[in-house]
Amino acid sequence: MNRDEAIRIVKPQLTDERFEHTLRVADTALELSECYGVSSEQAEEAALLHDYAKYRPVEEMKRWIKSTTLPKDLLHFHSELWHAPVGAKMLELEHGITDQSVLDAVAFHTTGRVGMTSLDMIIFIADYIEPGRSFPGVGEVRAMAKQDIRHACWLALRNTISFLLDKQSQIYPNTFYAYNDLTNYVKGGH
Ligand code: DGI
Ligand code: FE
Ligand code: FE
Repeated sequence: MNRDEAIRIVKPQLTDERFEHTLRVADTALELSECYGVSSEQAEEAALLHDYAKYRPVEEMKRWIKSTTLPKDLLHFHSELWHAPVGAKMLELEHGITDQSVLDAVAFHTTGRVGMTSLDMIIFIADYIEPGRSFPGVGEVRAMAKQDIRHACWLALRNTISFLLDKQSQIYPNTFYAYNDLTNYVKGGH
């Protein structure tokens, strides 16, 4: 799928502000794809589509979780998490997107997962560090992103977990699993 086609699919789904975020994520993902030898077409496509379901009504996302193969445990966690896996499923079923690597990068862009692929990490980090982001710790992740994307993901996950703990929010298991998985790499553990 080319850039114009992805934009045609996603633009009507988003606010102007979210669309601008999406374009910045795509630029950032393209840069990272060059650094890490990942297909620029897949990086751009996944980045442009990553927030496809962001503004779908919660009740509609709930129906998708219940009526498809998506993990049912999502229903016990904050609905903010749902747009990622539901978005991937909608892109598959509403738009016939079959590239599983792209669909996975969309599905796991909010939480990460064990064994993140390079494409998963590029989308996860591009979403986190795009130039419009200004939350605490983003500078450190930006600096690390071009040196070691795994380490950058570990830092971003650590920040997110710490932010969620401060807010007394629930934390979805994949967020912990991804963090633990990358801790093995960063800290050389087992
Ligand atoms: O959709 P975006 O705003 O571009 O970014 P995103 O898809 O990364 O969503 C970010 C939100 O998701 C942010 O408020 C933190 C939250 N989040 C990430 N991991 C978890 C989480 N929220 C909960 N409750 N649990 C998680 O594990
Ligand atoms: Fe998102
Ligand atoms: Fe996003």
